[in-house]
Amino acid sequence: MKVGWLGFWLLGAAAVASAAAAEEPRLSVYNWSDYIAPDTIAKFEAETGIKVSYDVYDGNEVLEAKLLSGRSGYDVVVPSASPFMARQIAAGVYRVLDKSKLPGWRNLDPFILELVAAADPGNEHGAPYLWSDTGIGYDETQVHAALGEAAPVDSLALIFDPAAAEKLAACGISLLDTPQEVFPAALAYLGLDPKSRDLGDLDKALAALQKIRPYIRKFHSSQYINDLAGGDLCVALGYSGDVIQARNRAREAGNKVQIAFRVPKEGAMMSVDMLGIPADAPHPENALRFIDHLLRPAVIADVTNAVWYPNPNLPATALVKPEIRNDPAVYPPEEIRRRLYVDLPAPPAYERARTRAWTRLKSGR
Ligand code: N2P
Repeated sequence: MKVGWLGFWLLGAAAVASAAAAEEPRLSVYNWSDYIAPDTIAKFEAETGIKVSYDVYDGNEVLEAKLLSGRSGYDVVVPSASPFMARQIAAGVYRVLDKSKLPGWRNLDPFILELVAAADPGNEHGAPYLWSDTGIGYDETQVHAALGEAAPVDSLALIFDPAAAEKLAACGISLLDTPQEVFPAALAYLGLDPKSRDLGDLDKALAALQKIRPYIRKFHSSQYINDLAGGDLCVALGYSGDVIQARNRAREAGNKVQIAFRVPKEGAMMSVDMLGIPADAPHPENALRFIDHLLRPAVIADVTNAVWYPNPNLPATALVKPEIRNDPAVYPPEEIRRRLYVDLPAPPAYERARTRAWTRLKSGR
């Protein structure tokens, strides 16, 4: 076959275009700990031939520090929509998602998409992955032994009432290691707006936290799973699915520890965690393939079945095990959902004041 100069030019241009599209078969994922099924990555690798390196974190602040310093090297990350992804989008951290490469997008619950559009206008940068609420995990036997049958297990008083906290100190209380969760919970306990940006309210929340500070054994955002399951803590302010994983681990271990999760009557923070692609991701095409893989009902149902966090994928619900789908601690019923609130970005001056208050609290000054 004779190929003229135009033919050579076309062949050359096509070769350049396909080289750009065909990335090296690698992908770097940075996700929350205990937030994926044990075989999700292996199945994606087997199906696509893409080799995945997979790292974990247990707090939005850790992820944010890496993203804002640039060149994290990650292709897919999982920030909470609000306030974290919202302000990261404003800082130019993410690529716009090419929805033509995400046929599974149609499976997403329009209600959740609308909710996260407050953080990501037009749903341009993030695909909702799983969601959580923040509540109280507790060891039923130890809590009732310390406080009697009237223990306020459905209330933030279990943690924030100094008299209760003092009695629970010996069996161990832990709080999440983030001001973004702990201050709103303290505000809610005091009957104030958990989303208050008033510096006077912040002072009151700090004072309430300082009263219980001597009784807090740990500030940690993932260790409480094993600690609760092993009987080494009796109360934790923690994420819903993590506490339920603790409950399940204790049951599997057969160690008689009985863990329960409650959404406190004063309200609880709800977070939707988002799949996003950093602007400088080395493998953005592979990232889209991975995100679309997670948008498949069978794949995300397996994730929920493993980690007990609800997903926003409507056709996946039928594939979630009935004992999970019908567990009110995982998929809260309407009367509990009404108690959930979503955090919003705060003015920088408030963030700075809260960070200072947090440092004072933790250092015990
Ligand atoms: C996973 C915690 C994820 C919930 N360990 C945070 N929204």
